Amino acid sequence: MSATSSGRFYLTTPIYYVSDVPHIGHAYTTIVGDTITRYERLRRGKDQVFYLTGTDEHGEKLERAAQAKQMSPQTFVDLIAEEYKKTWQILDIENDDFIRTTETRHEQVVQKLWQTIADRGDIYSDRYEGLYCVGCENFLLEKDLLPGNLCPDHKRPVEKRSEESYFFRLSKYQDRLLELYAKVPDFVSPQRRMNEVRTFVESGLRDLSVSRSSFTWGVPVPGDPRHVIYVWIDALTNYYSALQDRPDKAAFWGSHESPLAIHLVGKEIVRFHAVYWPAMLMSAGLPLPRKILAHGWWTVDGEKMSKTLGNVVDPRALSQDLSASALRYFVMREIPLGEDGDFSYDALLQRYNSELANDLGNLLNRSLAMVEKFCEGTARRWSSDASPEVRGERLHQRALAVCAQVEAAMAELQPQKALEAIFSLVREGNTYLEQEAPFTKVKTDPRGADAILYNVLELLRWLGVLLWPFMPERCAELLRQLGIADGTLRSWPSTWGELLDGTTVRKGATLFPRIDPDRQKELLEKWRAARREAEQKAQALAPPPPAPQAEQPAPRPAVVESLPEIAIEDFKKLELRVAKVLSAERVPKKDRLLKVELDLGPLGKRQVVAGIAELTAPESLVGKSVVLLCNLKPAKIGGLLSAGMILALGDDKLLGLAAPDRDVPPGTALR
Ligand code: ME8
Repeated sequence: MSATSSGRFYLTTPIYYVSDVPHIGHAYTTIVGDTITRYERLRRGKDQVFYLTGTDEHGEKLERAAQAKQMSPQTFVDLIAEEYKKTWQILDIENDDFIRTTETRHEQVVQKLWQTIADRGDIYSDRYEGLYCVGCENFLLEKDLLPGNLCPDHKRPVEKRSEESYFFRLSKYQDRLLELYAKVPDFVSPQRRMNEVRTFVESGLRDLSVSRSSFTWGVPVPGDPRHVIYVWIDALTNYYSALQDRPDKAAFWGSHESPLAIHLVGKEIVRFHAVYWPAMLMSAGLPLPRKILAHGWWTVDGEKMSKTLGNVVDPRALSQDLSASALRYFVMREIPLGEDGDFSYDALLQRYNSELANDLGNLLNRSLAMVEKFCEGTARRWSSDASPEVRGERLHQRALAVCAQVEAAMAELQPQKALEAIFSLVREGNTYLEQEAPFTKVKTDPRGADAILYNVLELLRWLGVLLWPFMPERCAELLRQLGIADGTLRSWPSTWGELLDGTTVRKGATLFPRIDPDRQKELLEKWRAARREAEQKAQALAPPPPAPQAEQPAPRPAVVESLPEIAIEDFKKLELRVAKVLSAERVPKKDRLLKVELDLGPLGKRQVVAGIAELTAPESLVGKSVVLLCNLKPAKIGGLLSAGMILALGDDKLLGLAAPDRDVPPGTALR
C-alpha cells in the first residue's frame, strides 16, 4: 500500500477476547501496530494518527469462563481487561484509546448500527440449525470439520445448535463486495489472502445469523431483549464506535471517497473483517475501511501455542528480562509481516546478543567511550566548509539511502524490511569506525579524530530516530546518552550535521548488556518456569464444558466424542511399519523436536523429524524399535525434511512411544 505521508492515519488491532491473559501472539499484533503508528506520528505529526486497541468482552465463551471462576461476567472481564492494559504498558504501547465492548459508549453504537441495518430491511428473523464452535464463536460447515466433527482450530467437538435467530442479508452484498475487491485490489493484503477472500465470496454467500438467544451476556437486540447481538457483529463495530464520542476522533473514520481505517489482524480472522464488516457498513451506508492487513501466525517450536501443550509464551516475562525494546525488535525482525513464524527462545537470545548487544549497543558504547577519552565528552562538529571526507559524506549518503529504504518499507507496511535496512547502517557505522580508526588518528591528527567521532555520533542520532518507532524506550535512552534532550531533534532525519557542536554526551548503562552463556541458561529456565505457572493459572480460568441453559432447550451434547467408524479399506491405506532407530539428535533451536534416522529393513532408510524430545533423550532412543507411518506426505518440520511419522501415545500430552511387544525385524508391517 502506498500510504501518503500527510493527512490522517487510523490503525486498529483486533480487540482480544478476555478469556485469558495476553500471549506473544497478541503482543505481536499490538507491537506491530504500535510501531507503524509511531512511525506515522513521526512523519505526519502526533495529532494526525490514531491507534486503537481494546478487548472483546461479550459472548458465550466469556460467559462460560466467568462461570468457571464463579464470578459475574463483568467482574471477570474487568479483571482480564486490566491484564491487557498492564501488558501494553510494559511493552511501551502508545495506543490513543482502549475500547472495551462492555462500555456504554460502544454498546449504544452497536445498537444504533443494528437499527440502521434493520431499517434498511437487511435483518430478518428465522431459525438456525448448524454446528457451532464456542472457541471460534462461529457456526462451521460440516465440510470444514476434522474427523470426529472437531473444529479445525480448537480441536474440540462442535455443538449442534437449533435456535431462533435474526439474520443479516449478507448474500445481498455478494456482488458489491466483489466490485469492491476489483476496485481496490489491495483491500486485503498480502495478495494471497485477498485471493482467498475473493474465492470465498465468489463461491456464494449465505445470510449470516446475527443474534443468539441461548445466553444473555451480550448487547440486547433493539426491540427484542430475548436475543443478544452476535458477538462478532458487536466486536467488529468497535473500530467505528471508538471514534464516535468526539468529532475530532470521528474524522479518523474517513469518507466514502477517502476511507482511512487499516485493520491489522491475524490471518485467521480475515474473513470477518473483509466480508462481514464491509457488508455491514455497506448496508448502513457508512464508509468502508481502507485495508485489512493480515499478518501470519506464530507457532512455538513448530507447534500451535496452546495451554494444554504448555508452550504459551509470556511477553511480560521476556520483556522484563531483556527489555520491552528487545522483545519488540525480535518479533518484528524475525518474520516478514504476513508470513508465519516460529518462536524460539534460542533465536531470541541469539538476535539479542549479536544484533542488539554487539552491533548496535557496542557502536554506541565504543563511540561514547572514545568521545569521553579523546574529546572531553563533547561532540566537536566540523566546520561547514570542511571537505566531504571530513564531513563523512559517504556515511551521510548511505544514511540517506537507508532512510529512503525505510520510508519505502513502511509505506508497504513491512517493518521487517525497514529493520533490515537500518541494521545494515548500524554495521556500516561499525565498519566506518574500524576503518577510520579515530583511536589511532588522534595521535597525529586530533581534529580529524574529532570529525570522525562527530560523524559517528551523528549517525547514531539518525539511528536513534529511525529505530525509535521499533524500540521507543531504548532509543530514547540512546538519544539521551548522545546528550539530546527529550523531545528535541526527534524529527525524521534529513539534514546531516544537526547534532550541535559542543553537545555533551552522557554515557550511561549499556543499552543491551550482553548475555553470557550462564545467564542464558538461567533465563531459559526462568522463562520455562514462568510458562508453566502461566499455564496453571490459565487452566484455573479455563471454561468448563458446555452447561445446559435453564430456560432454553438444553443444547445437544457434542456431536461425536470419538472418531467415526472407518472401513478396513481405510485402515489399509496406512503403511505402518516397524523401524529401528539408527541415530537421533536434537534439532537446533527447537526444544521439542528430534531428528531421527530410521532403518526400515528392505524398505531402506528414512529421516523423520518428531516432536518427542520431551519424552526421551536422543541417545537412549538409538537401537529402539518404533512404529512408523511410512506413507504420510513428506513435510518440512523445523526446517528439515520429515518422511513419515513415529507413532506416539497420549492425547494432548505425550505419554510414550508405540512399539512392538517383541523383537521383529525392521520393516515388518503392522496389520
Ligand atoms: O479473534 N500468532 O480475539 P483473540 C499471531 N476477539 N497472532 C496471534 C496469535 C498467534 N499465535 N494468537 C493470537 C479474536 N494472535 C476476536 C477478534 S476483532 C473485531 C475480534 C493475535 O483474542 C492475532 O492478531 O482470539 C489474532 O487475530 C488475534 O490475536 C486473535 O485474538
